[in-house]
Amino acid sequence: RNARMAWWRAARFGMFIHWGLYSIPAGVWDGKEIPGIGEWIMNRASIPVADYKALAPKFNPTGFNAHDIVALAKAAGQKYIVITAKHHDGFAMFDSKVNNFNIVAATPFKRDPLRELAEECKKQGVKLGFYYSQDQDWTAPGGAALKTGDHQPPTFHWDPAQNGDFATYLHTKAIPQMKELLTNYGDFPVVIWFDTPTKDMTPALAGEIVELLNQHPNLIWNNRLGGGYKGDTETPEQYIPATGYPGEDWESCMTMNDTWGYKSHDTNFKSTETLLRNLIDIASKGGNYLLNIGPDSHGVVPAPEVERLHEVGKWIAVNGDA
Ligand code: JFZ
Repeated sequence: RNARMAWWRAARFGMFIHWGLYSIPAGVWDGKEIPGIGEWIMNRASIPVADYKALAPKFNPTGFNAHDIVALAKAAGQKYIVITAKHHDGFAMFDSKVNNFNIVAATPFKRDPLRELAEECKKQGVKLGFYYSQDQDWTAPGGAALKTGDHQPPTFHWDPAQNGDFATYLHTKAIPQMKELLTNYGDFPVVIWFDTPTKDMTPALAGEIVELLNQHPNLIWNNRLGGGYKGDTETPEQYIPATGYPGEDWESCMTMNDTWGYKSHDTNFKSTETLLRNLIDIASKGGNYLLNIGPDSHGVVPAPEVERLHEVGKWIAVNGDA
């Protein structure tokens, strides 16, 4: 475990990327601003599955440039990147043969940004990990929509198309897609970042995933798989624990504004000084800082985020130990 965690412990600073179809509505649906984090818009606005899936043919993010994003992470002093391979909306941001609701099969863009990032990360010496929403999948039947029929946050379903069996979803979509992610990208991923387990993720079902993960002995995965598994890393979200987690590996994930996925109206950006203070605070307590960017529907990283990352990197170049 110590050998496996060595690079991660030394890294201290990483880039989180939340990017998907939700960058098209960007927080607005039917002309109304939808409150909450941008990548939750399908849930918050109760968007029917068919209407949400209709975003895919409109997704053509030709401004996406893997080289520039990896170079941005490097300039910021970030040693690894974790990108949403699939968020709760179920849309795969990679070439998936398992399910055609993905960026290669269902969009005019037809490119696999995860492959492009993997190639650039290898070239530029940055590590790459994948976020995968293993439990919630709002467009797949059985994707962790609780079975009460009541749509209440965070996971109750709102469209009959979501009805189905969770184990079937796991066996026909989530586990096969995780296999694709674990085998199709060369040296990567070195991290799998799970999220929001519900009680549907029983110890037995989670155990099937762990069996797959164990075939990749250098893989690091977080504490959000579910089924009672602790994983490798604690994941305090949007805060810094006062005393860290003595004896444990931990990573505070944070946004620069108030959303993970891009929202056109969210300009509430933290100052560079605040971001630096967070980094220093976290590092001093033995943790990692996973700082999010949310590219827009063209694949472009918002300018205020680019600017802050460059400023943070400048400070690290002068004062940091890397
Ligand atoms: C989850 C996601 O639902 C969200 O969209 C985003 O990806 C974020 C990084 O993770 O949201 C959470 C998960 C856990 C907590 C809070 C929000 N938590 O433990 O407090």
